[in-house]
Amino acid sequence: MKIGIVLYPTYGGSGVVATELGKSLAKLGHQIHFISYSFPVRLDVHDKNIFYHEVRVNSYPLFKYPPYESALTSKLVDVIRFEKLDVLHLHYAIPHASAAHMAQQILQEEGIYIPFITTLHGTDITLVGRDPFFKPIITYSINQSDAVTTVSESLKKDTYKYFNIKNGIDVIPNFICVEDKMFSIKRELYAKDDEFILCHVSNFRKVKRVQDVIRTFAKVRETVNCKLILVGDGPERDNMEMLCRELETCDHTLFTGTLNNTAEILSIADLFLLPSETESFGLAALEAMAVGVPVISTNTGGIPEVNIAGFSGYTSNVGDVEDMAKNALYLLEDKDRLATFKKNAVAQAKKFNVNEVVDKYVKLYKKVINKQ
Ligand code: GMT
Repeated sequence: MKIGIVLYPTYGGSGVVATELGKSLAKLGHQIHFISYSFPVRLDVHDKNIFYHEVRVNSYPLFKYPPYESALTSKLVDVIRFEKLDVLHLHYAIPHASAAHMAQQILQEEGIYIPFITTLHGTDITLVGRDPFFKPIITYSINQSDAVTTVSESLKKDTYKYFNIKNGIDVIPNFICVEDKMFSIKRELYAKDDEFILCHVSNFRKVKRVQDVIRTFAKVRETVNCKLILVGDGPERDNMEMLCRELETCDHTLFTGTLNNTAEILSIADLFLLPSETESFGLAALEAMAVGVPVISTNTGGIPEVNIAGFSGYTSNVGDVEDMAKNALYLLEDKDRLATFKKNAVAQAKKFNVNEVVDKYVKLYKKVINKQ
């Protein structure tokens, strides 16, 4: 098949999932056309089946707000026409779904049929999408999609709760490739032998409650020796640094900045902290589990579908730093228990096997293509 994948090219989860999906599909022999405003950060392979089309928005004195959605629509029309795509797959509804619908309408006039699938990832429904300002267009474009998927059962429920959706929704979870990889990273550069490593990876936005990461860490440190590694960057970074100073944890905290590949640094961690306010899935937690790191998280949204409390880690109510610290210590203070949870984390991650998930998408592509 010739598949167009529309995505955000950045480090956010939806971009990572879309890129990894495209890479896997290309390996299976499908021709993949990534369409975005810049080169996807995780697109680190050379493959004869992978193509990239950049959406450019020309500046013009009249444009206070460059019309990205129109530029994307025109690019979609051009790529679909010239490359003869069979199907479009959009990751994150805003503004990809409405642009795809418009492109579909334009091409219909020329007798070209192009079905599109919208994959909802999280804040396109639970935060930004719910905004009354966006709601009408999101509702309309979801209803116009030839198929809609969500990355968790929880996000599916939220979609029906917040929007007037007439279609069925398929849940196709995010995925990971669990391999027995040897990493060359030196743990001793980050912590002493008798220190545990706690880690958090995100884009440091408010919804991630990154201050709770620091507070939980400070509490855990009252009892055991440990270091905190914070991977990523974002709007809360300055506040996080201030809190580290206030709680006097700076000497034990490392901000790495944004990393292209997080698996290596995660592989030296003992626990992963994810105290998010809302999280449709929690890909970062899955990536940690895949390299054997148990997860201390909140129980919000789709997280409990990924992190199984009492098996791959523990879950607490949003904001309950005391409970998260207590759960972290419960694992860190018992060597055997921690080792069991590390093994369980890998076993749980294996349930989100890349091949099975990719197969579900392939079936869905075929279904919408044959619907014509
Ligand atoms: O909403 C975001 O944080 C960004 C979004 C994205 O597009 O990168 O993340 C969402 O999608 C990820 C991939 O499906 C999920 O793992 C995240 O849980 C989800 N984030 C939220 O729901 C907050």
